[in-house]
Amino acid sequence: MSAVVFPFKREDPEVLLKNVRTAVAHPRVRRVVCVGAEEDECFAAVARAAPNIARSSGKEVEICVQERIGTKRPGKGDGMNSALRYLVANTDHERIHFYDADILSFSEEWITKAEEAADSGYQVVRHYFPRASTDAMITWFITRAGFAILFPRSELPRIEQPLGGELLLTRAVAEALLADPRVQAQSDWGIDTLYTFAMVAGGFSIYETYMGVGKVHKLYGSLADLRTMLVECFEALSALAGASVPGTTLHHVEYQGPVSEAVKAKVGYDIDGTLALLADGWTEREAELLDHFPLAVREGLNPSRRVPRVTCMDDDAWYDTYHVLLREYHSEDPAWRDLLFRLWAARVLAYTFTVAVRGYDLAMYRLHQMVDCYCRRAAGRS
Ligand code: GDX
Ligand code: MG
Repeated sequence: MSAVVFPFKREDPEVLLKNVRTAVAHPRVRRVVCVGAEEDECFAAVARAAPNIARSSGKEVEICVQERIGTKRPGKGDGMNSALRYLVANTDHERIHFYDADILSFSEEWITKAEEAADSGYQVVRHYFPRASTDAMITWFITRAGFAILFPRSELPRIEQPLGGELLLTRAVAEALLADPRVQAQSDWGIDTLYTFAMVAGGFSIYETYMGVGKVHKLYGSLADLRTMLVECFEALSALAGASVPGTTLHHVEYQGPVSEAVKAKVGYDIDGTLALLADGWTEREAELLDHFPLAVREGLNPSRRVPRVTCMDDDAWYDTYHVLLREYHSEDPAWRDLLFRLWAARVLAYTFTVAVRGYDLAMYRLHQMVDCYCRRAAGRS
């Protein structure tokens, strides 16, 4: 029997409670654990409702505040690691599922599909789903690109949604994550990167299930809303440089189904709001740091330009830019964080204007080609 965990922070309690009820109703689930960032209003509402849900279902429904475990900003990482610690130390569940608390399209199918893949022997099951071609911009340009550059011969760049919060892990995987100090330190948004890394580095078998229904959840506005996540995901990834990863991983990806017109037509972020961010508020220090980067990037983004040029940030320029970031970036220097954000925003805009405009199917093909090309180039260097 399995446990289901929902990490949450300031969510709509109605959405979370509906997801809790869906999880407890599943025949494979014996326990649901909601791990809150703090005792917010959502926490109070779920704490009030939990005893009734437990009584009527005959299952365990628990709610707790996350422990302070890691060394980074206290965030989702502490939430996920707190749940693992608790479940491994106090229960005998062989399988642990994680789902984001804000999923509106959550159903018993998510649990069933993960259980079926685990029944066939896989140690990790990760859900992936269709996303707009301009969504997942951290995943594509930071995480998959970074995994390709740092670990080109491993399966890491080939994990469809390496930042996805919807996954199942078996007890052996949970124990390995708890025993890895790098994973335990990662209390912030970098946790998804670290879990994915540790699963591949630990040699666990991975199955990716395709959820055609998609993940309908809270949406973002301009890319600025993603700034903290971007910085934390990049820093988590760059800290892994030089780590060793085995070349062979049993990894199966379910073939994806037809993608709905709604997903194909969606624009993933506010383009105007993001464009404005490129020109605003350069500091002298940030302008100085720009000197590290390739000429076309320097000239395009030069702070004296009233209208920045972004199309210079093509696949090749981003590859070179990423190498400079891996080499020079200092996490303690706020100017580096600002510049990282600006460079990434330029990359996302360049891709939007030169690739995504040409249609969903071509855009997705080009993103996959970019990752393959980075793997080939990086493998050629090592
Ligand atoms: N316990 C706890 N503590 N939960 C948190 C915290 C925290 O500090 N911060 C966020 N959460 C919960 C949140 O309530 C939700 O259930 C989940 O974590 C994800 O947060 P959300 O704000 O919905 O993030 P978003 O953008 O949907 O990101 C998710 O998908 C990204 C991706 O797939 O690209 C999330 O799983 C990310 O980690 C992932 O990078
Ligand atoms: Mg969300």
